Amino acid sequence: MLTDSISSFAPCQRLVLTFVLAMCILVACVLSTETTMPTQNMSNKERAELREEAREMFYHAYHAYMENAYPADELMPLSCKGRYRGVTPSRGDMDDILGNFSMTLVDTLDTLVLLGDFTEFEHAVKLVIRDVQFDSDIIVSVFETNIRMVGGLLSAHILAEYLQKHADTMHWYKGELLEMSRELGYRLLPAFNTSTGIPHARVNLRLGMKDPQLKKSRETCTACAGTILLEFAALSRLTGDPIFEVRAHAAMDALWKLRHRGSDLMGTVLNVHSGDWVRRDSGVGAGIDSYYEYLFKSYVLLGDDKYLARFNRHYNAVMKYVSEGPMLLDVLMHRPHAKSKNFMDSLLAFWPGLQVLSGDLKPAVQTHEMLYQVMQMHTFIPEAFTVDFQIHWGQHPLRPEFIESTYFLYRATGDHHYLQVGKRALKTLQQHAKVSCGYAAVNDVRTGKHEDRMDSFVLSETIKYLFLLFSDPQDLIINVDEFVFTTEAHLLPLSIAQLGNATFSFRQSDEHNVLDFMRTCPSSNKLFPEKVRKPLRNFITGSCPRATAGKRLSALDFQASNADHLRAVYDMGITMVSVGDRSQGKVRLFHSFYNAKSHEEGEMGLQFMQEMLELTKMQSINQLAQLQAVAYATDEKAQDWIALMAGPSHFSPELIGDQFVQGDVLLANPLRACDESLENAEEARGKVLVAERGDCTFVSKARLAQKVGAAALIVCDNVPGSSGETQPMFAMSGDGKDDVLIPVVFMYSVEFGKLSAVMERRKLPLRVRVMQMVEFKRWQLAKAQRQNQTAAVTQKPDKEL
Ligand code: DMJ
Repeated sequence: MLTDSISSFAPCQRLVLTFVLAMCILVACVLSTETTMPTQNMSNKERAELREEAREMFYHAYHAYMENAYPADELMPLSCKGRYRGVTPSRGDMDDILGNFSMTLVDTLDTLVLLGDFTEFEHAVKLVIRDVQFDSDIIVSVFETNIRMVGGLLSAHILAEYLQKHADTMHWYKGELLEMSRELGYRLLPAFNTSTGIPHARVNLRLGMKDPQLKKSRETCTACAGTILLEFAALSRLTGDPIFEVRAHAAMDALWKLRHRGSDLMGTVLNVHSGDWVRRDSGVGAGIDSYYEYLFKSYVLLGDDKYLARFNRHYNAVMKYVSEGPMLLDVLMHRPHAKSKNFMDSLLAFWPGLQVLSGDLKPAVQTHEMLYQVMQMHTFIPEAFTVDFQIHWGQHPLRPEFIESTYFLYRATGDHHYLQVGKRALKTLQQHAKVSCGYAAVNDVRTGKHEDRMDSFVLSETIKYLFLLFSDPQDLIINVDEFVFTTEAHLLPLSIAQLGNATFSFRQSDEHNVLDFMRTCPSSNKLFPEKVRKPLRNFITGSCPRATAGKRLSALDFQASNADHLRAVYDMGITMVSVGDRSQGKVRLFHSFYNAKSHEEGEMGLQFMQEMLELTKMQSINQLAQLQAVAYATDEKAQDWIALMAGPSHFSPELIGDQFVQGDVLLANPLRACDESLENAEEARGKVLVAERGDCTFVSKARLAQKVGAAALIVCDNVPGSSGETQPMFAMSGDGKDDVLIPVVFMYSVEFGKLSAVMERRKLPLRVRVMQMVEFKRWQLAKAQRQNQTAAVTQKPDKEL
């Protein structure tokens, strides 16, 4: 029977399938033998000794790096010196990880806190503040810089503030690391200026995408583009600067659209401009791994159900097509029944850990066990191994994934088997990777030959997870269950979900929030982070009374002019209060459980409020991303600039990235610019023309400005006192044609009033730049940074260091 069903496959598929089936049986046997053998319990004493051994391993590697390599990005453990980009002989693309920004130290900061070494943490933070800078003409990987550097800085910032509060130390710290991560974030942003919103794989730290070497940049991997959101959301919420989160959500949305609609699978490499897949292999390892991880963890950290829904769709597809017993074998996203590889890579060893978090324990146990077999066969898990566990690629750079999964499995099951597995992994590192100057990667697990390489993740992840595995959670300085571990094992607190943006005015009174949240079911106290978010949705679903069958009014459908809607909202316990000027139509909503007609409607009201909050946030965020700037220099040497906010138009070309248009400002004559031509048409050539709103459409003013050769057009409002500070910015609509080729922006009266006041004060014409507001900010930040550095050179080094 088996042979019959196999015969319908092509010969090579058949071979692989036979192999897979055979191996499933083999592995199943191995597993059952393993599980029937009683696991030897580990005594507390031995566990504590292993924890101390992990600590010693950390210091052995850390001191080797600090004493022989710092401020280099990495330690070269065989030559016992630092690896510098552009100085140490290049290893090709691999070196895109390095930005000459002391990566190993930044990546390691939060491990110092977990070890309880506050003195060294404080010292290291001071070093980073003093020495690390980002203004280098170096092309770096956006993904690696984000997970190692942005994540490392953010986590260290969070822990520094935590220590200030709870350990009465580091009182000098004033958020410098957060500012550094914001600056680095801005340097990564140009990579996101693509037509899809999916970021380029690499960016020049100083020149953005203007580096000629990046001209042909097209391809990126799914994991590279989809492993940004945790860090960028934390960055936005901690700095109050929404652009990072906006860009990361947009990248995730764009990726989601690229899934195969039949299989729900993703490929591994894609074109950032066209969104076409370049490699359609679909698995859970190299090229895609942390995309899945970030979908799930974005739900955990941010509480956005959308990400859980997406994760679940992909997860089901992976379990249906990629998973073969304990193995995970790539298939083609568009032909998911066809295996595309007969080997697995070591990066997929993170998958059981993710399965544990998402609540699917059984397959996690099986895959972990399979990986343990591979490890026992070859000492270390090789970079790639075949379905019969033979070596496909023998390298082993001391990766953390298997230990990470071991840690999560131990936390979930309490089974001492995982302590024994961890012990074996630790002892193997000690025996086969430890050298006098740190820990060296293994070039080939068959020969055990070393490589002159110690990646920063050895300290930030591999040893961190070992230390955590052998530590009792209550002995740790922080409650790790209140944090999400990023893909680089940096700690982001679950409380980040509750950090709103101060600019969002839509808020319930805190008193109502607390009461309502306690009374709802599912309780938002459980559903959203404060303590630990329960990863299993069903756990919550099953424990609550059923919701009414009647259709609930959603915030998206709500119309304030519809009487039925108003009544429904009222019944849900929501009151509307007009705020500010009635003509602006601003209302504030209050929800009280006690005002609701019934308990169920009270619950629906709470959901309505949450949806409304999301909608309001999204609107503000999108508006912010589109905001334009009209900037002018405040001094003759054009050192200092001020930007006035302006709105975009739907019909003119978008100024992307650091593009801008510059010219002297000229008022159109007549000012409304609705005639056939202008009286000052000659003078308008090359200028930034201003026309007042009214009498004719925005787009006809734009066409006239273009006809007379203006470089750009500013349309100023005709309503006295209007301002972007008090009313939402909008985008001017066109008429469907796309014949306007000059930038056109809109300014409210107050902002334009400021511009014309400067024009009047100046004797010479006022020169302005029209650009994206976010780019203006980035430009200013980079300038401030350069000035600080120049100032720092003349200062003495910090004596305390
Ligand atoms: C780390 O930088 C991260 O864990 C990443 O997600 C994958 N690669 C390395 C570790 O192997």
